[in-house]
Amino acid sequence: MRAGRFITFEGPEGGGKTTQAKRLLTRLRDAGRDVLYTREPGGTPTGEAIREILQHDKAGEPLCDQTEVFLFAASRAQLVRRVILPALERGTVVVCDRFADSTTAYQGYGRGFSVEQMLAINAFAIDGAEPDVTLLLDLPIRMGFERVEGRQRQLFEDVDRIEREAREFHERVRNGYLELATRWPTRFRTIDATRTPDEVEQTVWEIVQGVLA
Ligand code: T5A
Repeated sequence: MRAGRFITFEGPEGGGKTTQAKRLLTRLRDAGRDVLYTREPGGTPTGEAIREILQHDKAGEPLCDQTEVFLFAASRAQLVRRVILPALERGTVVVCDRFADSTTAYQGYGRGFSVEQMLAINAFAIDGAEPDVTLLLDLPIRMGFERVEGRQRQLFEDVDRIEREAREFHERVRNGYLELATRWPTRFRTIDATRTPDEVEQTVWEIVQGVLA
């Protein structure tokens, strides 16, 4: 029985997913909601270990593209069963920073694997844990990377493996997301992420209030 609500943030690099997820959490807490923030890849000890392999080549060898698909799916399968479904059953509002649509967008549209195959792998990993709403923070690739580079300079972060992919890869990812939003127009809400953080936050909050009502 699913008493809570499941909200996911998606989009190309630098759209402000983490910024907006954290702001939404504050708004939900202030409104008296029981909330949980989690992220992909990661969110469980197993998932965080997988994240290290995926983002920073921690296994010490180049990852095959097929392996990458299954590592994202493995992290997700663990997160769904250990964290997301139990929280939803308790009536918690779960806010997840990326979820299954990332695999369809990045590995399907970006890498060029069959989109239908990615959807089938996602379905196996999530076992019916579909988001109630997916907030797609859309912006031009160049603008997203400028933001990410600004954050990396500020926080002394390294560029990760997928961020190093060519501009064309990230353009395919962005267009893939827009196609997914057309395919599932009820679940997806596309948000113009080129605006200020406050403006985006307001739009996110209006959508989420509608979902929770
Ligand atoms: N991936 C993931 C796959 O390939 N397949 C999968 O199945 C999954 C789950 C994850 C990587 O893995 C890939 C996708 C990714 O490449 P990650 O480290 O978790 O990587 O990072 P991302 O999710 O990609 O997050 P980003 O680095 O793209 O950033 P966000 O979260 O979109 O943006 P955020 O909030 O960190 O903001 C970036 C900077 O911009 C500023 C912020 O202050 C920050 O400095 N900012 C704004 N500036 C101006 N205007 C605004 N509106 C702003 N909003 C934020």
